[in-house]
Amino acid sequence: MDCLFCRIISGEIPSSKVYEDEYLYAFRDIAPQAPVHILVVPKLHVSGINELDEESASIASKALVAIRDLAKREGIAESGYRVVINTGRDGQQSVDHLHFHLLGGRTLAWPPG
Ligand code: D5M
Repeated sequence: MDCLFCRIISGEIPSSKVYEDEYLYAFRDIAPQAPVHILVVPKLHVSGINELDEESASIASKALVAIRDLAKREGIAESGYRVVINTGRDGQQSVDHLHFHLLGGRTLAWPPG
């Protein structure tokens, strides 16, 4: 298994877990870009959006529901937040396992760099 996030999900690499269910694993980003920066990751390995199929797309939709609940729990649901999926080289994806960034707790700039 040479995927970093698969190793985190399996517990081989420690993480600051904030949520887990049958399909998803969520943990705090090691290099937070905002006061709240959580990664929500499908347990099923899929490299990114380009590789989504019906099964992984269905799990990705569950991630949105988990993000909704995490935003509420982190106290950023009312003030607002951003959900990001970096994809490919130009999208600056650095880990080839689909993941949603949940960012909040400050006013975020737009457009992104
Ligand atoms: O996002 C990949 C993200 O993964 C990036 O924000 C850093 C984070 N990262 C990398 N290693 C770890 C560990 N070990 N724990 C927690 N977070 C980690 P991307 O969109 O692919 O650039």
